[in-house]
Amino acid sequence: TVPPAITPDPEIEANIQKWLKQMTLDEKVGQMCEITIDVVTDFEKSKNGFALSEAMLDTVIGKYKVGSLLNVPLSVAQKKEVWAAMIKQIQDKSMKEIGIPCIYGVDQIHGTTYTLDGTLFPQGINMGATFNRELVERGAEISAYETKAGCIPWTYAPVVDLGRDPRWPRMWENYGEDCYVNAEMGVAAIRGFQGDDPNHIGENRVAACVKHYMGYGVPVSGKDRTPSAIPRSELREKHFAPFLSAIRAGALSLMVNSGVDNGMPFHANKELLTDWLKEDLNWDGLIVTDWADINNLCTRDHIAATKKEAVKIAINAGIDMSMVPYEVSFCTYLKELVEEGEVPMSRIDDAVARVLRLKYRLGLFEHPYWDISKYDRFASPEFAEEALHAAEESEVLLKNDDHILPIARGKKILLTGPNANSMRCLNGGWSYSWQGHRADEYAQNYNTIYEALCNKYGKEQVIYEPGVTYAPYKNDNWWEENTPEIDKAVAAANNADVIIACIGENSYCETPGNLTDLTLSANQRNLVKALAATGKPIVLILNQGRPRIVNDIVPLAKAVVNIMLPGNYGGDALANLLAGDVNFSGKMPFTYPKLINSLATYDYKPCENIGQMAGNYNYDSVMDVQWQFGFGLSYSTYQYD
Ligand code: 3DO
Repeated sequence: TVPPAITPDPEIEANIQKWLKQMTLDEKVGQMCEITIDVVTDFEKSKNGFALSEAMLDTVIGKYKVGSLLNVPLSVAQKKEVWAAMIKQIQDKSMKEIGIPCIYGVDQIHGTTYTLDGTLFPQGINMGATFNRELVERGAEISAYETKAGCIPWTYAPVVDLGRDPRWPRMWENYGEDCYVNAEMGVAAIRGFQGDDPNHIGENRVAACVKHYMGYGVPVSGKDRTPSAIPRSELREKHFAPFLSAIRAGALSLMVNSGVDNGMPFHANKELLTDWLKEDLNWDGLIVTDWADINNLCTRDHIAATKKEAVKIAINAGIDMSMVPYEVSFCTYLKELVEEGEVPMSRIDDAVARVLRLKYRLGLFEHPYWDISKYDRFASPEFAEEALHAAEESEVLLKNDDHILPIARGKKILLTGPNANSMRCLNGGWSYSWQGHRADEYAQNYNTIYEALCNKYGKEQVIYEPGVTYAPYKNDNWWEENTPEIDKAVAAANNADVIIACIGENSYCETPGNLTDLTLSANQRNLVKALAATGKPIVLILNQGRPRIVNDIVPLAKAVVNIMLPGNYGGDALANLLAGDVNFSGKMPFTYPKLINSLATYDYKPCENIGQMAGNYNYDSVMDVQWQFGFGLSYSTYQYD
């Protein structure tokens, strides 16, 4: 056996053994169950501020002894005081009914997604573009502190899936296409979230949950949560690498990929869950499912005839906690399976030990909740400064013909494009909500690109005429645009020295972000073409979660900056960079395709057919790309590779 990935603490282990001896089977299966906060929310009372239902807490915690809760993707960010009050209520109930604290998990993805007024950093893809481990560590440390300021101990981050299919709607959540970059950044994030001692997570740190194990970023169809066909050598060599590093760095928990690879759902794969993680690495951390993924083994993947059989398959494969998240029937099925001899008691004890170990390591037994008034650095100017700096290092200069950039003060600027005046576009998904659609309401204290340029150059120097705008949010219509007003932008161009066109995507996340065509919208490309006809120099700003095809408009622009999703300070960062007050240093964390049939990663040949990408492998690095992995210019005469 290899030495343990985390050296166990003897006192914690002794406590776990005591619990295992005294707990009933009901209590044990309850610890393995995670329910969404929706189930225990009193929606009537919540109209006047967030409120939990005592009756549902009685059922979920009192009767079923559920050991974990999580927020629901459809909820919105809450003030830290609201979080703290809610968690106190849950913990009081849990300590009274079970004597074991509940563990609450939240997707704090690029900073405090779900805690209002906290610091939002650039998304993962931007942090990858910095190639700067210290920045990633510091960002995670700040996110941990601000998460703890709401009494929340567990975050579902970092995301170290390899973003290797540009069509995939979660390209922007991880650190790019490369396994080494994801491994290094993942380790830095774990250090930032957890601190130095995984057995004793201090009061300013949280438990990390590295996700999604693994190969999530190469669906054959390019769509979210659809099957992949990854060769085994590729899975082990590339997709496993960041998880291996994360576990060696002391990651306390891991979330499993929802997908099916070569016909086998990850949630049912004993070899990958138990052998590779727990046995080979001697890792004593917790494996949690993704949303409803045990049920999916039956209802979506059809490898189980019933939901009960799905529970048997997943728990025997090595799952320790099920993100159920709505049906407590998981507890009933699991109890029956143990009584019927279908799931061994040793498996239950192993899983429960891992849940309890995480709770001990977090200190939740001594402090199920805490006084949040001591978190006085929450949303401090010091944290804002770090987020601004990260945004500056993450925006990538891809073209700068005739040194059109930097733009001198005194120049008249036409600012155009649907992304020019939107906090929603700067942040992307997982920003105040799952789809990020309310950022313009919640992030009013931060600057859009328009506001930042006005601050930098003077309001009178910036003419704002969007030309194209996104339709207001309703369900999954993130891509819809209003009737374009390109003529207005063209007319305004005549009064400008330079045109800055902010184009790209509106916010989205997961399945609603699926695409049928990676090409940038015709409206936006037409806007750029019409503006080019004025003869005024164009600076293209690409503000998007994945590389939309722009090959027909790149030649029309003098300069191109790929800002991706730089967060709440991304507009200020861009203004600093465009003005030359700060130098560019970001580099491409993924390969930017030129044509639909050139989709490829840096170590793959382009494929002929968009649908064949995941299966088309070899190691020639010849391809027809718009911008290569690692590419990025600066204002310096000497360019570093
Ligand atoms: C995401 C990950 C996330 C989970 C809980 O849909 O909100 O939901 O951590 O893939 C899933």
